[in-house]
Amino acid sequence: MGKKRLTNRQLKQAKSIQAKRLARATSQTAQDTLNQNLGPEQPGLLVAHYGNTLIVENQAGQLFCCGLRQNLGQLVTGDEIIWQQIDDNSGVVVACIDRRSIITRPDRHATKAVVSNVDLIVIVTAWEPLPKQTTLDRYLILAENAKLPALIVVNKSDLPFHSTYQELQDKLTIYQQIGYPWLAVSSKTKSGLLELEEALKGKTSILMGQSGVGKSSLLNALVPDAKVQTQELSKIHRFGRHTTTATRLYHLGNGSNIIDSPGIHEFKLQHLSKKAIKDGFKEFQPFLGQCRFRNCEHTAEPGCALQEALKVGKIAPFRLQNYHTIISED
Ligand SMILES: Nc1nc2c(ncn2[C@@H]2O[C@H](COP(=O)(O)OP(=O)(O)OP(=O)(O)O)[C@@H](O)[C@H]2O)c(=O)[nH]1
Ligand SMILES: [Mg+2]
Ligand SMILES: [Zn+2]
Repeated sequence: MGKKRLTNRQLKQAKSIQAKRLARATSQTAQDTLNQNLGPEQPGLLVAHYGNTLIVENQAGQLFCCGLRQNLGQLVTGDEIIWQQIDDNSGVVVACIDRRSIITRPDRHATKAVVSNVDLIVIVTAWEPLPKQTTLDRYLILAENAKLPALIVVNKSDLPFHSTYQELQDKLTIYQQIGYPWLAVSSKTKSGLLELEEALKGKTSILMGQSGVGKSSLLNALVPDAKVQTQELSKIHRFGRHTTTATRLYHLGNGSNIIDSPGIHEFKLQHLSKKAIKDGFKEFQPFLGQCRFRNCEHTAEPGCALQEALKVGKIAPFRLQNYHTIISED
């Protein structure tokens, strides 16, 4: 009896099994090679990540493109990690050390971690583009919820004074009274940069703020080697063009780290509860729980402690108004 011939279907199946075996064997070899060639575990700092590639800095300041072991969750710029070297340029991250602090923001329906181990949030704003009505309060809410101090930096102080700046100027006086210091600087003329450097000394700080306020320009002025890309405002709308797309950490000479981040368009706080938003208004705190009605919305109810505080000048009208706007919009 002649040998039974395989049908086309059987042939196809056999080929597919062989291909799978080969793939398994190859990946096993790759894994074995990987394991054999991995250097010892060592500490490192995640200075940026671009998609799935993590940029890790070793203790000598060299950079490596790294992959990530499974089940490590989402890693972010600022993470202190343990990694193993593969070759001169690459490695693999195997563990993440507990974070001292974490800043999150909403990402569609989820909460996204932006950066970790930061000591100070530098809210960068400018005389152009001027911040929208609630922008500064939104960043301050993020800072309060991350339990981090905030410094407001107003860039482009070289621009000649224009009457439209007055409103921001008045608000800055109030922020200062509430306990948020502010500094006027110019990345162009370098005015105010020494004071800024002093405020950043020994800390890891993140520059946050609208697109086009000059975060990357400030970074370049502070860390000339960084050579971060910057871009002019749009000619027509005078808005920023969302030039920076990744959050990246740089070193300043004086033992400080500084992180540049992308300007966020339409910056919402829907990942935070109403209570968290309330907690984000520092000067409201002594009055919360003091209203006549437990479910007081702090609008026109009789006996509202916040409204009373507003009448005697302990709360600025624009802050209570912004609180209501943020609660209703986000
Ligand atoms: N007049 C003046 N212009 C400045 C100053 N700093 C930055 N600019 C200009 O502002 C524009 C935007 O600067 P960027 O540094 O790209 O702004 P950014 O905040 O990093 O923007 P994104 O990366 O899009 O979030 C550029 O045209 C800068 O030259 C300054 O101190 N004075
Ligand atoms: Mg930028
Ligand atoms: Zn009330």
